[in-house]
Amino acid sequence: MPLYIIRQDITKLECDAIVNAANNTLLGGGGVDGAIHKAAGAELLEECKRLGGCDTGEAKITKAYNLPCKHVIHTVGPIWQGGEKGEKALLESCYKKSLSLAKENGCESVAFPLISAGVYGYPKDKALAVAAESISEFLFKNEMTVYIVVFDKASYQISEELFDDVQEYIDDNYVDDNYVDDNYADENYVDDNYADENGYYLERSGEVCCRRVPIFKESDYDLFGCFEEKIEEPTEDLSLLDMLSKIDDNFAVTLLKLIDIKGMSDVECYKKANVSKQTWYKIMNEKEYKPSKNTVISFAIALELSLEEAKRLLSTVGFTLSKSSKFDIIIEYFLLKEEYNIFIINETLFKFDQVCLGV
Ligand code: AR6
Repeated sequence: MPLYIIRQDITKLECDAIVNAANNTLLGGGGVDGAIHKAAGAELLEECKRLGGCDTGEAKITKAYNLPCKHVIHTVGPIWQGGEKGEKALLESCYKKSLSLAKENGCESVAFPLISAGVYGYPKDKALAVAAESISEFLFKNEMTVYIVVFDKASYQISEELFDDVQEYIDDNYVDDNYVDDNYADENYVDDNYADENGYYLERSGEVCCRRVPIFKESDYDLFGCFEEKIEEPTEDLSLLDMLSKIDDNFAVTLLKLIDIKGMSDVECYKKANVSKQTWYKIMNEKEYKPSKNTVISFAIALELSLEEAKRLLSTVGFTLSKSSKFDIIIEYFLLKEEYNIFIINETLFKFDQVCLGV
């Protein structure tokens, strides 16, 4: 089952277990630890007193008392000391140990705060990457629903570089529905922007002709919306595209064919897509079931399809990628960049206030 990233107060979640970012004494503190103890009541502290503390990177479980969840798993993250003191391994261990404790205790759903990313100073983008990697590794082998709970948006940071890249791509590609022309309808649009005898035209920015680009074709632009020489498609891509354009099968059959071509197993594919087992069964067993666009994109990412291939897959269910949807543009950005890590994509979608993929 999948990994969700949600913005919430963890003490309000009704899942089987929530994880506490505790300290070695397990006797409470500030941050999420303070919030959990406050919401659970004094009995939690009494039980914690009997646990004899906890080493960094380890985890211990208690009841949840007044909290809406069933258990609290207390783990102690590393204090950030610059990254050279084994912090990453210790933080990974927090996630691994907490998840195995959850499994041993029959938990089907677990929520984590960003361990160490508050008082303990672990850089938030790095802490998030460790969380997503450790949890997804566990989810490849185990069935569980896991939430990464992000308290406030400010604490949720994809790397600045990625954010800027995506923002720039959106700015360059986003087309307001009110625009008449898909690409060039603004007040600077003038007729002499049309093609010259070589099929090139001058694109204007304000009153200055700034660059010479060939006639617009979406596929001619690179990640940043700049013109890129068209390169011959590799043969295997062509055959996959060919296959996708010829097939008349429903989505389930197409999907199974693609999974075979990519040499994946079904489980590997739906897990990589962050799609739940239930959704997978519906796709495979309910003839009339039409997957959502979000689900189709998730599979396109899991199958590591190119932009063109992803568009073809979407079209088998009647969907397309639109220039007037930020969500679609972000997806297009990642497909072009061939970045298929669904958790990085989801972190980015989340940062841009868009729904996440999968689930
Ligand atoms: N729900 C979800 N996330 C929260 C909540 C909440 N209610 N409150 C805070 N966070 P921190 P650490 C986020 O400092 O860095 C304590 O004193 C917060 O924004 O709670 O592991 C312990 O006793 C941040 O992203 O934990 C230890 O001494 C994340 O939870 C020490 O702090 C973790 O921040 C542990 O420090």
